[in-house]
Amino acid sequence: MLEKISVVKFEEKESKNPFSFKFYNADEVILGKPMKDHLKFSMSYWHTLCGEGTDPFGKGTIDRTFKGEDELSKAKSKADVAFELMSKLGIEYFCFHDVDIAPEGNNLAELKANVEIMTDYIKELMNKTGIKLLWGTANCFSHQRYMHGAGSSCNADVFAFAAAQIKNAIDATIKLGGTGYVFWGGREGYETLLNTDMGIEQDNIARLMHMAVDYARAQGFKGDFYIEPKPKEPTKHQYDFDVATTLSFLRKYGLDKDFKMNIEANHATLAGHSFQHELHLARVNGVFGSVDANQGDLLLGWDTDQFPSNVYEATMCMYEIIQAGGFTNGGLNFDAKVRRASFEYEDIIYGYILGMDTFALGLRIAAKLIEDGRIKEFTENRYSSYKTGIGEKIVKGKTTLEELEKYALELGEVKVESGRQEYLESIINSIMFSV
Ligand code: XUL
Ligand code: CO
Repeated sequence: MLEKISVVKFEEKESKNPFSFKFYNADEVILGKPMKDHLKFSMSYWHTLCGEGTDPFGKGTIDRTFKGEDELSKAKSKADVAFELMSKLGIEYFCFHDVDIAPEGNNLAELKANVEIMTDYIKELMNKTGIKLLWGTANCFSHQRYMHGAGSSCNADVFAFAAAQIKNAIDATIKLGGTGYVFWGGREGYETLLNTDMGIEQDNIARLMHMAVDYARAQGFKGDFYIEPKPKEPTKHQYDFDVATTLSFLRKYGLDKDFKMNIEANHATLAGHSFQHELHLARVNGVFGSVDANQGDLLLGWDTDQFPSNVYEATMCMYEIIQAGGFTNGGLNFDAKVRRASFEYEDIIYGYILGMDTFALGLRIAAKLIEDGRIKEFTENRYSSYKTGIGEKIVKGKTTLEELEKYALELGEVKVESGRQEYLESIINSIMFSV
């Protein structure tokens, strides 16, 4: 399938070779670290190896069948292709759902056995290539039993089923040395409040998460748990709406010590926020964890999961990530798929080259913004009145309404400064177009 394509290398931006990076130079040091360690690129197993291009109006256009006599040997060929792709692209991490890597079989016991066999197989490929697992997760949303949700299901047997799948996916993640475990809401939400008790549904999701944390920690898992917020789709209202909503859920249920956020660009825009807004909010609340990199179409109201091409967005994302201290257990997972009409194998390579080069540019420009320092300095100065005098007393909790009233009465006219938005935006443009 990939015979035609050799290893994709960095060739400078003037290169016309379609199978080369123009901006991503893995070992080039930026702000004291190789680009690959800033970016920690990861491949999503589901979109890349399982996505067939189906949509509500038509069947698949993309051939994702793999050689093999039975389901398990096909899953092994699929894993071979996955690792060949990552090796050719120089991607050092991957992410998976249980059913992406292993056949579902006819029942839970068969799924468990298949995951066991496939993780043995994948472990060998990991040892051979040095590729690592970023995070694992369980698909508790595709099977029809999850039509009412998983942890939020009205049916306790379904809850138990989800718990079993999560336990096995945690075991698989630990076995493969993953540094994260993701809960994306799937169908944790509702279609109508006429049949829904949000109280019990959210309490139960939290119960499931506590059990997952207790189990994983008892098995020695030291990595992060993540919630991946999304406001809608597949349900009309997803409980993990956005970072703010999810944060208050984590705090209410005492899960905030173990969980961080896995922030997806297209989910942010569906929630009516910018990608940067979600990253920034997570950062200032100490829950920034990992990123699902992709891009939506702002004219559409659903999750298009496109490979990112918007350099401005990628720049502001990397600006936030650098300020968050960079990735620790997390990374930049391309939760992105090629378009339905991009049905050839080489389109996957083009998709990843586009995404990796877009974020490489974002990193290069964000580093320049930081080295330039004008934006940071401006923002810090904007709050300088809180460093001394009455401002310092406010910040340190050493004043009262009475004292502030007395102070304000003596002030007379207050002098306020300009926000200088246009000036700041022009700095970004001048730096962005001089790299
Ligand atoms: C769905 C989505 C998922 C999660 C993992 O929108 O983003 O693929 O990333 O379950
Ligand atoms: Co995602």
